[in-house]
Amino acid sequence: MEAKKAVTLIGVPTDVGAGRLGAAMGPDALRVAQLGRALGRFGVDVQDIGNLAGPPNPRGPRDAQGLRNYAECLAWNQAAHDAVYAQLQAGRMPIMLGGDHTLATGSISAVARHCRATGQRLRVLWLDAHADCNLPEISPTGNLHGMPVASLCGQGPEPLAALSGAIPAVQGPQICQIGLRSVDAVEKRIIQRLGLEVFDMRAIDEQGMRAVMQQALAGLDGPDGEGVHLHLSFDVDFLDPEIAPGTGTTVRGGPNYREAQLCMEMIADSGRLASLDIVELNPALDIRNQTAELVVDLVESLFGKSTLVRG
Ligand code: 5AB
Ligand code: MN
Ligand code: MN
Ligand code: MN
Repeated sequence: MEAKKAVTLIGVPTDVGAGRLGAAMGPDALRVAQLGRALGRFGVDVQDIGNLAGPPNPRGPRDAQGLRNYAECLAWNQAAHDAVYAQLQAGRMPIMLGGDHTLATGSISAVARHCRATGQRLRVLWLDAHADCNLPEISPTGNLHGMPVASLCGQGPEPLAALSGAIPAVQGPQICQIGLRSVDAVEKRIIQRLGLEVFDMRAIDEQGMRAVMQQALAGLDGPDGEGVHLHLSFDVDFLDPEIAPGTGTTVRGGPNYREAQLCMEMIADSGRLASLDIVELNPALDIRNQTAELVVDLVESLFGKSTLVRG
């Protein structure tokens, strides 16, 4: 019999990297929507270790480097890194419940550290309306949730870029971004410079979600995919705001319910998912927790809810 999949929910209740308050309530909204119980129904051993602690949100102005709440962001990322790494070392799959997307620097740095130690190859899928590869000097807002991809690729403030113990934590081509539709002008050049693989909404419109996901997951399900650690960083604003209003930086024209389901189902079918971030859920902007419930529904698909038994 296949060993029971063991997952650990790690709440990281902060919004220090975002422009609006409220993402700090994300972990509890996911608990209210019964994320843990939903996973338990798929034969997963679920442990919820509660919320990590960290500094409050000072709502500071941009500092001399051009960043808001930098020290607090660093502290939360270090905490996220340490908690995610401990779960990976214990052989459990970490699910980080954000919190704003800054935290992906911490979680993915831990995953990169783990892959270096175990000789696995890391592939990152980044579902988002935004590219998140801003730099302090060119960011229009100074909000660090717009910069984690840059940090992971070795750009921006060094203490964040160095969290995995090596700079860069990840090479640009290891990251595949899906669903982009709001990219700042300078970010477009950074995407090219870093060599990120990008399927924007136009690619989804033109080719369809199926063809996009086939390319994003190419080679993962066969023997070539052995030894690949697949990390999913799921920014809730990836989804169309009509179905997911509970997030701080909505952009219209995102994937609809069925496209999002298909995306998750195909990731499930790859069989390689080994760690997950759920970020940018903002219950203060949600309607009766519907966005949290939708996220739980999609995470069920990630764990194989909709996959028929074949053969
Ligand atoms: B999110 C913007 N590009 O840098 C910036 O939600 C938005 O984690 C960033 O994707 C959105 O502030 C960050 C204008
Ligand atoms: Mn994001
Ligand atoms: Mn986003
Ligand atoms: Mn956002």
